[in-house]
Amino acid sequence: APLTDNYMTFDQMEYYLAQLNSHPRVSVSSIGKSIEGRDIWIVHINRSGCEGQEPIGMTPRFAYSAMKRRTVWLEGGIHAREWISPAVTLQIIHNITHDCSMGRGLEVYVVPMANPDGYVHTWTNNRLWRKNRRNNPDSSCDGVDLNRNWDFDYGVGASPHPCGETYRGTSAFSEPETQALREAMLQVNSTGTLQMVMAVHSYGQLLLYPYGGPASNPAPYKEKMENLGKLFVNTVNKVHDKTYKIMNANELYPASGTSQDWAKGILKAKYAYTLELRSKKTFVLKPDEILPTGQEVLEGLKMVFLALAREK
Ligand code: 0X9
Ligand code: ZN
Repeated sequence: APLTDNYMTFDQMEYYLAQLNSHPRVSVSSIGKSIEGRDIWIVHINRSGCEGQEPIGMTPRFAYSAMKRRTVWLEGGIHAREWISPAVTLQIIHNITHDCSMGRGLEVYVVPMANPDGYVHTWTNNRLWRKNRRNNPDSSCDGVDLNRNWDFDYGVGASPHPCGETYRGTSAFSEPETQALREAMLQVNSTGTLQMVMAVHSYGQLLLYPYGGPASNPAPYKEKMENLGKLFVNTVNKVHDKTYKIMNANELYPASGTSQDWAKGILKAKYAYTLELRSKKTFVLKPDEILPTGQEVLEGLKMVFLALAREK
């Protein structure tokens, strides 16, 4: 399939999403524009189209119509060079759309490409670009780290210097990309509390739970996040024998102003994760790893979605 043969350019992603929008269970819309004027797309996959398609033998208690409304948010591509993130996130979108047993009972919102300007820059100029494409005033260095620009523990554990790879920006939510994500998350959260938020990154083969700030208290539902995370990594590990590990984000290294911590600390999402995909040593992953990486993550997510849909 073209989705897994190779990495897509931003134009190819937009073309794919435009096609997908004609599917009855899917709606694709723009939540705002990047600094250079590109759209940031959100995909909403609706559970209602799956009603009446419950797997045979599903007890009435778990019929879609009887389920509480639960919402899952997935973020991809916030760091430009982490190409496997949008590639896998698009596979997840594809799978949930075409398979009613995946994500049943859940409303799923996905932003597969949160940093389109940075992504285009990695195709045209610098494969290892991380940040957005902000032209920082009074500096010869461009870019703000969109995963240090959120208003939770903003400032500490991030660079104050425009040349830093983790430059936090001039203030929290100074960037149009993080503003658009924030507004969309608030909007989605107002229609039914977000049960799980997952930010998809690379690399490291890790599943991180909050908080990630330098001196953070244990997050609410820490044990539950750990247990659900174990279910995820154990499932993932079995598919292609890759080792993913679960840990507290702060244990990896302290970082603050991340979307994950904001989702947990401000939106009060019950589960919030940062998923670091393959590999264990580089951002530059060969195209033949797109499919297997997607496969292992989808198996893990299937288990997690089932557990979420069954929670009281
Ligand atoms: O540093 C980041 O933003 C994430 N890692 S990446 O290599 N993809 O850039 C990790 C954020 C998770 N939070 C903490 N480690 N505190
Ligand atoms: Zn990242």
